[in-house]
Amino acid sequence: MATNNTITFYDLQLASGCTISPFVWATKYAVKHKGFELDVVDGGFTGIMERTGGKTERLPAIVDDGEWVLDSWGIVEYLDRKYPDRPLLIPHESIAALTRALDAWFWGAATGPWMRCFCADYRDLSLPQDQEYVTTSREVMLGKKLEEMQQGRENRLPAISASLEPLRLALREHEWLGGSEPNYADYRILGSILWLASVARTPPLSPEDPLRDWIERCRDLFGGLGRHPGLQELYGLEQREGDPDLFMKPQAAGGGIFKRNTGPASTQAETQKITKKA
Ligand SMILES: N[C@@H](CCC(=O)N[C@@H](CS)C(=O)NCC(=O)O)C(=O)O
Repeated sequence: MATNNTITFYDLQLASGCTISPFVWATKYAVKHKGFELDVVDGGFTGIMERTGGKTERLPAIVDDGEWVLDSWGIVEYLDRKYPDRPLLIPHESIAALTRALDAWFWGAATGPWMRCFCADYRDLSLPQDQEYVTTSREVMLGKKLEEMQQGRENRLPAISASLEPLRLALREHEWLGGSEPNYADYRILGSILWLASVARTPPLSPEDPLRDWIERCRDLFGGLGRHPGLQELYGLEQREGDPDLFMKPQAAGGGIFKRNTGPASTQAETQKITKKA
């Protein structure tokens, strides 16, 4: 049992002190969800091995009463296994399956493309001693100079915003991805959004984005865990001529599951249109 209800948490930080990793953000929320306090070990990219006594090159990592646990997903599995009587992060195996699918979609649609829009900011905001390592390692990862990769982002941000519609549609019907209460699905996606807020020097989302309500409620959780003063402004993206809609208007139905068949009155207009009787 965690001594004094506290878990040692190895953070990965920018010069501002705010967390710079989707995995680490999600894990901070996961530990708080289980009702533990965080004893944060500060630090950036360089020196992770020294800080953790050679235990890991990657973060997050936690130490619970002397037991090291690595990897964001591994930490969630450990916390639910070790503390089953506290609120579960993954209350059913189906949530693990769905969260994996959601995470993979979000990574491809948003986290990766946003990284390509903010990679030079990511480097510039990192700790001075990390900047050379961040530049060389991320240029290898991305296959380009960071400045070149980031260039033209104003032309790419609108489409990234538009691609988040599946998340908006789900959160139109449910208060949280976890339903009536947040669970790890919420924290996993929020992790990427708070990572974005830590590096995005130009706003990536519209002030009217329907996701704003959920994002801000998540940020308020656990005494305002997502309100570090070093975070950037998320909202301020504007639609320019030729840009796609940044989000679907709330009255737009969405297809499939979102277009409920309640009898002919609900489908008549569509039937008339597709049979050209309108
Ligand atoms: N599968 C790992 C991935 C962790 C990971 O890649 N963390 C990155 C930060 S986003 C890291 O520690 N990077 C250190 C480095 O680049 O040297 C997890 O889920 O915890």
